[in-house]
Amino acid sequence: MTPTRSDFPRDFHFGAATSAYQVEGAVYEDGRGASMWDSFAHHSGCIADASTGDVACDHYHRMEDDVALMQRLGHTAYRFSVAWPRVLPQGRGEVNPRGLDFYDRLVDLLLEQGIAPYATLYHWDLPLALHDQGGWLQRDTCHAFAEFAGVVARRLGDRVHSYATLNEPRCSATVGYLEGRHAPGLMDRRKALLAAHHLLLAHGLALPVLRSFTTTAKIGVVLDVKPYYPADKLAATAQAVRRADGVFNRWFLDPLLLGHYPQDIWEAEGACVPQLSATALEHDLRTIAQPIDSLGLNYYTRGVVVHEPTRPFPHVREVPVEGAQHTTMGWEIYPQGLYDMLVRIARDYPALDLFIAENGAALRDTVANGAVHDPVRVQYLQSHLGAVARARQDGVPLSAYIAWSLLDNFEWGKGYTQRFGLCHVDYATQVRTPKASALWLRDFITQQPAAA
Ligand code: IFM
Repeated sequence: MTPTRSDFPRDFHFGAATSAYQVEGAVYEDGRGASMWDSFAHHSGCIADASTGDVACDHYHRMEDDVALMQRLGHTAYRFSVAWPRVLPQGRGEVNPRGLDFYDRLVDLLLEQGIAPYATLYHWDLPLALHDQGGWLQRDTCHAFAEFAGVVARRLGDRVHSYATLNEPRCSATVGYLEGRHAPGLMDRRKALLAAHHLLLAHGLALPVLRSFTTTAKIGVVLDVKPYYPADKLAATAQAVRRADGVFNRWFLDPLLLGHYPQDIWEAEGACVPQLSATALEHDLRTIAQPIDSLGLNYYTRGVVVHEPTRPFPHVREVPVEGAQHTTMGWEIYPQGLYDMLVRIARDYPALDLFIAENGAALRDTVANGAVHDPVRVQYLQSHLGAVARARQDGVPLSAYIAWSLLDNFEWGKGYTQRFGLCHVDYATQVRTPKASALWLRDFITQQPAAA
């Protein structure tokens, strides 16, 4: 379906997202403490182009201009993250007022421009001081996170449209503690599942704290979701699909929204699951599953899989899809997967407001004559907005579409080699050039009538 603005209600938000470490830079300024990503980028040797987030998009110094850019692009929402070590340099205890001032100013500027602030509290930049005490393997980090959430919400309060506790706890736990490609660079299944549990618990502990400082903001969490499909008709493949979905999606959706871990995966993980007494687990799950107002979903691609017994649990292998189009991340472009995922989540976890918190494509973008021609991204945005419009028509409650990303930025282990931005960033000069896709999205948002 080719979407039009009139497929979306007037109050539907359109915008773009970033995260603190990926765009802010200014890592040594105004009292910011170090995060585990500062240390990982500088010392692990795991960043593709040996870069760091030290300067990134220099957004910390260019925030006013970047907000003006969003306004020119017609955005009505901006999703950003608050750098925990900028606000609490040691992770807990003494607050750094200059750090908090930055987000305070950002929120005011957004509101002046009619842009709804969507704040994420944890987008992977754990304060190094807490990492040194065990990070997400330590239960106490969950309490430190709840304190941090309180410090931020006390200051930003009702001015924020929506608070997300965490961005992609799956990615934090799996890529950071099992695959070792992200900070803190560990490769241990037990630790990954423990980190995942603590991240979820941190979310749960933060919820009442956030609620105590706002009556109007929507409070929730952002998950990365990926639908899996069978590569063939074998029964073993169908089971592999179920396991892949269990590990990637249900392991996070079920505890947050149903109050239990998926039984099939819990049993299959055996001794790797968090070692808690039944009473302690039940208590944690009650904390984790407190009601939320909205769930943000990050969607990029799908997985087509077969059963692969030689691989560690979940014993699956993704197979390439012939003829498919891919981004420079190697991710297949598959908008139908977004529709399928939305319909499935609305069916399995009903009565929950959903929004797209990230969706985008990394491509080989270059500036020529002051412009960036990126027809593949235009097509990507159009087809994924079409999937969102179709899901809405079919009854899925969706309130925003937020693209990843406003700017090209530091793509974690891939450094600056991947360009996801609606706006191209020349890292030598920090010049931002809206790509053709940004202008297409601007026209989509502003030049067509909205539904009533
Ligand atoms: O850049 C990341 C972002 O930080 C989290 N979601 C996926 C994006 C693209 O990999």
